[in-house]
Amino acid sequence: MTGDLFCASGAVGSYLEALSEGAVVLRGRALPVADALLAAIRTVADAAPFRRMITPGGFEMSVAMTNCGGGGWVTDRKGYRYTPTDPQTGAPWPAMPGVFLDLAEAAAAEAGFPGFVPDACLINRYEPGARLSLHQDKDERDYAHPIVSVSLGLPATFQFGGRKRADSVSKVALSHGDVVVWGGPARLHHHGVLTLRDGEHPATGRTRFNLTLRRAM
Ligand code: MD3
Ligand code: FE
Repeated sequence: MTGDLFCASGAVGSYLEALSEGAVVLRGRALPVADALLAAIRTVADAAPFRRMITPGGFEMSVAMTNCGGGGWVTDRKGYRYTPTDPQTGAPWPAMPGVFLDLAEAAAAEAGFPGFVPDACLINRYEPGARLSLHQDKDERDYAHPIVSVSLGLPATFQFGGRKRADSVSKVALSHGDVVVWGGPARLHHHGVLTLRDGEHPATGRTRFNLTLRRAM
């Protein structure tokens, strides 16, 4: 997207794009640390394996998930929430890797949200056919904090709507290394990911990973 940038700071680099007020794409921002992020995902998943969780309505999600940090997002028949421990192992979620923390803080600051310190990271794993239907992220304690999202591996089409479910939706392609910061008026906007198309990525094979770094607890 070209044209007006809504970044509060005004001075923004050419790799920043505003999707709407408060939603900023940093193209390729994670590329310098992509291999370190993927290694850290493997370490987290060794202790807290990816699993397909069950929605309150009883459906198995097509996206496999795990978490790291002081809190992890879970869903089961009882509902959506953050837990300090992995319900599958009973152990605390693995610690947030330093490379996650550093990238999230730097990206948030570049997007106009200085001092962001995430305490939870949901790691989503998409295989071809997986999708995430339109939703809001509403399970965090304080919506004043932004969410930082990092895409790795196969590209995906991201859907981005408005505050109301019926608001019009736009689409944006997110590729390996792209970072998006969602804050301010965009924080409660609806969003989702279209069905992942088959492909092969040199860094991840037939897989897309997405990190969402949050201040949740
Ligand atoms: C817009 N994940 O885990 S990240 C999620 O690619 C989630 O796996 C998607 O939505 C994925 O909840 C999209 C982009 C994202 C994350 C949080 C947002 C967009 C957002 C919060 C508010 C508005
Ligand atoms: Fe979300």
